[in-house]
Amino acid sequence: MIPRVLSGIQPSGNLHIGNYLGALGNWVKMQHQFESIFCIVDLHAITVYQKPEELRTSIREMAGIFLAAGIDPKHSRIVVQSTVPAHSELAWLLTCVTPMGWLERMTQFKAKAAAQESVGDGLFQYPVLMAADILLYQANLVPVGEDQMQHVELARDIAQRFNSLYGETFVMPATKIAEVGARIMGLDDPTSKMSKSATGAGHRVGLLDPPEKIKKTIMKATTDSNSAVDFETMGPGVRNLLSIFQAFSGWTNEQMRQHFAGLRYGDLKKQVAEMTISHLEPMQTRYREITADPTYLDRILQEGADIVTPIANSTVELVKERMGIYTKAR
Ligand code: AQP
Repeated sequence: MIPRVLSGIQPSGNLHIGNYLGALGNWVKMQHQFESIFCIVDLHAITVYQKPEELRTSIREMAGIFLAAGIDPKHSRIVVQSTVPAHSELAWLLTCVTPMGWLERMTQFKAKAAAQESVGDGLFQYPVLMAADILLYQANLVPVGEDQMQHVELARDIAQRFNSLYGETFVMPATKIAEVGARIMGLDDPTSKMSKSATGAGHRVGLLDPPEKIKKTIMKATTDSNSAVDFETMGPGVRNLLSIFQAFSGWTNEQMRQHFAGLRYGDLKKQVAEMTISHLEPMQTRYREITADPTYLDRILQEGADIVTPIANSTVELVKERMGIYTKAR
């Protein structure tokens, strides 16, 4: 059987190069070796308040970007999470086997909760919903950025606990992270992860940012008190710029050292900007073509939901049966 890959991105803002280098770009590269399902996880996005109009726009924008980046709809499924109700149903069933202590340990919850005035229960339950996304499709592999590894580990723990309580039910999912680009940092502050929801000016490069804006953001990136690249003493800002270049170019460590050692920061930034633009510009052109016909996106999303729903429903039926929840006599 062909192994199944499952991953997702929240439509919680504009996709940035961290999302691309840590997740989406790798999905594109690996999709044909697997049976792939890529989700736009709108139910995750609402764990922090989203303006309804912006969320609606973001979901469609994300579907367009998935396609423009190279997700092949003839082979891979693009699914909006909320269009398959089994995600929510399985999440509840799994909530009942997940100890609260496991959720209290999640670093993303702690960081996001600290930034909220009032913390919704959904934010606390977020990792259980993510476990449901993965286990619903009996996924073998989950390609994510570094920040999501703890959540995939938790999905494994939940699967293991369920299996030991109710008998072998779930496949154990493995994590896959990018060798380079698994954690792209903010350009304004290289000590914090690049994120869709950060508000700082010059924090991120959006996948749909015009070339001039990309150049401006990268040229303003925070570096350190040196003026040229020194691989032994460089700070996190320079390391981050080099990671962005390496992840886009696919260069080896040796090529990177030979090319960049001793290069002045101004020139480094110029080259990172050029490399980034050369990858994003063609994607942006494809995005404009794809979204010119809005009904095309709806067709792809409907097709995705139609194909994965029977897989999702059969997992929920199995789980309910195992747990002793009401199921019809056969
Ligand atoms: N900075 C990053 N570097 C590498 N990978 C990243 N990912 C996110 N940020 C980086 C990966 O992108 C995928 C989708 O992320 P997500 O939408 O599930 O949410 P997130 O991890 O919380 O990402 P953001 O951009 O920071 O969103 P907000 O601000 O809404 O929380 C995941 O595979 C993630 O690892």
